[in-house]
Amino acid sequence: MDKKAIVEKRLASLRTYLDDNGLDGAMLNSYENYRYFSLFTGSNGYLVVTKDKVALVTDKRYTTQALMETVDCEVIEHAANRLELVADTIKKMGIKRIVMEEGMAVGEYFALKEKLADTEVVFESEYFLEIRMVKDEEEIGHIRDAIRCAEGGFEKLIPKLKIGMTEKDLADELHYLVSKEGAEAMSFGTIVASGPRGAMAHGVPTDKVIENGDMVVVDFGVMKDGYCSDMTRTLLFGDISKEDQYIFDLVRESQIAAINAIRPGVLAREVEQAHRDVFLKAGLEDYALKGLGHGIGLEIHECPRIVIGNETRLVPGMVFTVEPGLYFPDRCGVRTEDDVLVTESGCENLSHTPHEIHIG
Ligand SMILES: [Mn+2]
Repeated sequence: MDKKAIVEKRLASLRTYLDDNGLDGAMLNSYENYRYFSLFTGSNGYLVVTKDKVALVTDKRYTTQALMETVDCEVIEHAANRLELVADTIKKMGIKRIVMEEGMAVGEYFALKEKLADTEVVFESEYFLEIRMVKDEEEIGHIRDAIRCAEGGFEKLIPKLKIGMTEKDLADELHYLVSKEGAEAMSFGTIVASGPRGAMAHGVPTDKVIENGDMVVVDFGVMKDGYCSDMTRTLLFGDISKEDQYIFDLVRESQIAAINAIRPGVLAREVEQAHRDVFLKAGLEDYALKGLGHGIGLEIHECPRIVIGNETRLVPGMVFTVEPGLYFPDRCGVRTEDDVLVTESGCENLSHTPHEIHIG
């Protein structure tokens, strides 16, 4: 798809939303949302959309870039008082009833409101989450690329690992290798948690030395073309005890059960339940978290959330993580995580790294 077709399709959805809600304009100022609707990748932007026009207010650092990246969009450069220019733009475009993002800064809202006395402002969050929840081909391509960078770097990391290195050594090496594979940035702070530290589901890498017998949770993601990947492998260093291997195998069994449950029409909570049933049967459910996964896209955590009670029905084009784990305080933790795409007939596991990897 070319840029114009991508943007037109997304804007058509937004304009339908405006019509359905009696609105004649939208102002988007979160990075993910203005990027989604305009393809502009700069860090400062206010995108104003009406039924037949699009304008982007940004600063001089980004004018050239904005003109290159956007399609059929007026680029307006602001100087000192950006909010005044945003308000003027909204007024000039004749907007009487506008939707803004619920998450916008309170200070910005009050400054704008003061200048927009005759404009009614309503707030929205759900719609923006929902439209980005189902990915188009373009987005799925970017996510595949992000996963490729992450897995390429991870594969090269494995031969470099040894007992005696620190968690931080491992993380540093991983960051270098994924960057060499083409990653733009990490999509969140990498987690490396070895041995007993693995019980902390989100342990940051420390100077702790990885010892013989440690299970090491490595959870990381990269960004490519603005899109995030997310993966976890629990690496098995040296001689793993029978008990630890049992836990490791059970987590993987839970992941397989969940992935087998993924297809259009199934509820998010049913996928979560499929993973939980494996832990319930083993009597270890208390050691699991209350969720299984989350959507990925421009943000590392998006909808759908694969959690208890979520009635969202799966449809083709959703991409989310499947990351079961068991966490035993002061003893160990295991998590494994793949990124899965819902397809017409079921699902495609976008992750290809083997799950069981022994080091040393
Ligand atoms: Mn994740």
